[in-house]
Amino acid sequence: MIDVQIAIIGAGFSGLGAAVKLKQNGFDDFVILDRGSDFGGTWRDNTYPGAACDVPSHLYSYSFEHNPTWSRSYSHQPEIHRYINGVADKHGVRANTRFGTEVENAAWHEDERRWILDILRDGTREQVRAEIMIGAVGPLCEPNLPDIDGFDSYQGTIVHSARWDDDVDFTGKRVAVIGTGASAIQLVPELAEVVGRLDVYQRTAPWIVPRTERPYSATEQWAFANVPGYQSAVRGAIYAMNEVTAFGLTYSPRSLKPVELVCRANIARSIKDPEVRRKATPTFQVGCKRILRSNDWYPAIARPNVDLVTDGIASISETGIVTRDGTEREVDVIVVATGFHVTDSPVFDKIIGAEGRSMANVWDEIGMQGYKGSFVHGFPNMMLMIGPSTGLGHTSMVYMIESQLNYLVDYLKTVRAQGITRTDVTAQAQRRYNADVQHELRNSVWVNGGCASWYKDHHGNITTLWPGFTFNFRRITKKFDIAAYDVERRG
Ligand code: N01
Repeated sequence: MIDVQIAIIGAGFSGLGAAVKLKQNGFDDFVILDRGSDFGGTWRDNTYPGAACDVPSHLYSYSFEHNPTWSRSYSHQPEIHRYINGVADKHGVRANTRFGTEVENAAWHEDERRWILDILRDGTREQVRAEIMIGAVGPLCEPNLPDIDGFDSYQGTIVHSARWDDDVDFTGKRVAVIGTGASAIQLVPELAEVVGRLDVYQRTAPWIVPRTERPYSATEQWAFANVPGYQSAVRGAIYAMNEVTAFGLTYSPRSLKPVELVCRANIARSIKDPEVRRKATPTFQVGCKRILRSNDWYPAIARPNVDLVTDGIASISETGIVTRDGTEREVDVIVVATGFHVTDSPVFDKIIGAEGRSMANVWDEIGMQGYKGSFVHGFPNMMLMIGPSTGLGHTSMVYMIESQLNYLVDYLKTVRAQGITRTDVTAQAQRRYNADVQHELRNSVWVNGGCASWYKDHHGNITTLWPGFTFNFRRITKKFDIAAYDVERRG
């Protein structure tokens, strides 16, 4: 049995950020558990060719660890992965971390006022007992495999974009990619260069703006490192621009028109064939799903060795993919770029709260609800990082993570100062909070834009996204508001 004050599950951006803040504030008795072999979370796992971030580098990093040496205005996966591991080393949290450790389940034990986690490492089962648990697994960690007839019968190679297999050689092969989301539009142009033939199966065409990525010059990097305040000013400018433009767009259909025109011009400029152009043009309101950024997606699908297939997949055979018109296209490899289990993550089945119910069970009933994205009624002493209603489509998740870290630190300081043994957000506070969030969202393009997206839970509510300016989330997470919680104290 490993006894600790705090157990953090996940060593990605949010788990690492939590660990650094715990250390900085004198909470040294913690362990990080992660099934991978390194820090990085989604930036460790998503190694598909072309993987990159669509938030500018200087904003997509911790405010307490600026990185003057970003090589490009938008960073690619290897550089972000290196950055995260550099932060972990600098802050000395590797010693607190157990990699290769799968948390099989975590249950709140009322009699002990503890979370008990069953973990599996190198074939050995063990338990971790913690006063407080921080769930930092991230919303984009459990790959979603498409529910298509015959999927299991396919005899060729299947690769998910989030579990890339470097040993698969695509050279000259016949390849299918299922999906045209953020992952697919990055990997398709790379694959198109090396494969023999590429069939891209599109269910919904995405809206795509040009990507303004460029390398930073040595002079710029020097300035980031040496000119006082320069990097902060660049961060601030990107942040402000993202907030004002994207938030305005989200709530004002009229202001979305110019974005749509930019996207349409992008299509017209890149694709000459009218039929491919028609297929590539979305039919829902821009902004309803994440707006993607690419300069090479349209040129890629216009290539002679690439076929954009929009007939709809009927089934998968032993040798290929069959569309609804009966055509079978044989392929050697199927790449599934079909996203993640977000609102239905299997992780939720593994967390058992005070009434013996799993989080999946509770959320099945009420939808994916929490309080300030951080606590869930019935799950005492547990904080979720990037919990319900914290996701963004327009700016850096690291900003939201750091807001939650403020809340976490103030929560822990309150617990320490007041001798608190049990904290549970009240059902009433959670209900009110979620009613307010849904009210804020009612006029958003995510609700009214005529698309199906992973932003919605199975009740049809947008429970993944923060509805307002992100500085408002920073404001409401500044202080731990103990009045919203049922609290027990020692003695
Ligand atoms: O996943 P997605 P993703 N049959 O869910 C299709 C972040 N991210 O991995 O649109 C056929 O967006 C599905 O079709 P449809 C970012 O937050 C960021 O691409 O549902 N098709 C869709 O086209 C992003 O939002 C970056 O009709 C099926 C695709 O698969 C999130 O990760 C890069 C299907 C899934 O798209 C997820 O992105 C990468 C089926 N049965 C990821 N099931 C950057 O920062 C699903 N699809 C750049």
